[in-house]
Amino acid sequence: MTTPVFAVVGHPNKGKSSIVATLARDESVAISPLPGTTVEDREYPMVIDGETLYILVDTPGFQRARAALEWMQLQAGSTVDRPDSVRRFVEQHRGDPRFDAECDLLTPILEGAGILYVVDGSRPFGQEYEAEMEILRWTGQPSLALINLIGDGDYTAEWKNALGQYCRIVRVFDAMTADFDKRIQLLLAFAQIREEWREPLERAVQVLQAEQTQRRTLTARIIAETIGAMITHTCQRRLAADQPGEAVRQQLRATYTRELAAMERKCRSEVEQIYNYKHLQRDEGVVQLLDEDLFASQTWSLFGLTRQQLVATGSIGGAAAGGVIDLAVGGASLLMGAGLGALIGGVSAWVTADRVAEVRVLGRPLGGYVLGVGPMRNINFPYVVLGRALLHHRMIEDRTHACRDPLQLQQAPGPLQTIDPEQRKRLEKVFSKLRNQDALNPDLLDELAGEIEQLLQLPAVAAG
Ligand SMILES: Nc1nc2c(ncn2[C@@H]2O[C@H](COP(=O)(O)OP(=O)(O)OP(=O)(O)O)[C@@H](O)[C@H]2O)c(=O)[nH]1
Ligand SMILES: [Mg+2]
Repeated sequence: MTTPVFAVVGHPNKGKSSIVATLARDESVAISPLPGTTVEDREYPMVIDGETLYILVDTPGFQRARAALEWMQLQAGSTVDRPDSVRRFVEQHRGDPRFDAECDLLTPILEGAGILYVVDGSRPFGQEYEAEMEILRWTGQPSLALINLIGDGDYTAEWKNALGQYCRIVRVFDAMTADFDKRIQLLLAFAQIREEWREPLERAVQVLQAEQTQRRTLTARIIAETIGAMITHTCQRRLAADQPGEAVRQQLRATYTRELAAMERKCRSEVEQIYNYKHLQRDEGVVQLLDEDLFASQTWSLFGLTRQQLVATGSIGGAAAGGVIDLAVGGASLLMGAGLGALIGGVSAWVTADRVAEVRVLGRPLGGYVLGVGPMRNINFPYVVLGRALLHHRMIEDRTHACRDPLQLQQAPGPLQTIDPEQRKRLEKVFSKLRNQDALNPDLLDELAGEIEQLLQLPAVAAG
């Protein structure tokens, strides 16, 4: 099977490299608001499991299309001579600094690459593009035009008219926000431009879809293991009998929350690596929801379950019967005849981040005592972690490698606040077992990973 090769060409600064980065899923592609960022050709193969599915060639933007076309027009005697006159142009101008860009961008096309012609549909069509499109037509290679919308304007209709005269297929494609399905649709459009590429591109689509399933399975497993480790995590310190405990209590509390936050961050970077993001920037200076303190009350109200949902899981009663409620609300009185109303009133401590890191005396070995915090008893905690992990995964899965901003998120209801009640009950069963398990049970983690995988499949389960 021949590997399809596409040269991404167009005017400077129209998003060519952004399209390459998105379709080759490569964060190393140079992208910037300055025209002339790409100064020479570079190939970006899309490789999965050692198989090259297709190759994108990033190229510099046209600089002197009109002058180049005039030269070619003088050379070409008839229509059949056109591809030859393009070839001669490149041969004769290689090394001529005036036509460096034209020679570079035409070379892969003359070697057989398909053409992806990129324009910015937020700016009006102009005559200066006609010479570019004419040269591309003269190469005789099949072409597809991509209307990328960089700014706020929308001149798509007039661009479609102009481009339709030169290119077989015209598509609108936003390099920055194209999600998985849009990228797949575009590859299927590429498959139409040359018959011999249909089979390899259909295969590429299959490989990408299988990989997406596998990535979600891996992600679900990582999130399940993280939640298991976070719920069961403990910090302990042994002290002498006469050693005052207050300062150590504070330290333990701080260490415990810091270690849980570190586990969550590790989970995120592992998920990012699954999706080929090795250098994803997080702007630590700006407060962003996902980077915000795991124990901030805003985080909990956004990502955890609501009071009603928690009551509906039935876990409150179970937790109370297990004596857990004492730790969560500090109220033995609740159990001693205060009734269900008071019990539900006491749920606030389960819903919010308060009192999640209660330091307790765990035992009194000879000559001292042990202070400890964890394992996590708050029943909303695993939902908060899960809600944040689902949202993070959604952002990573939908992100393109053209997007260079730190992860951003609009305020949105937590992904679990609309969860199917049946699934929520199944999750609660696993969480409550995990809470009562000293060692992590692999079967429980399998079960949890299975539930999480289902949640990862849901379209836009997270922020809209
Ligand atoms: N909002 C938005 N901005 C985009 C999009 N595509 C590209 N940009 C921005 O447009 C600018 C130019 O993008 P590049 O991909 O570097 O453009 P290029 O055509 O490769 O530019 P040269 O290499 O200089 O010819 C960058 O600031 C991109 O972030 C898009 O779809 N939406
Ligand atoms: Mg570029």
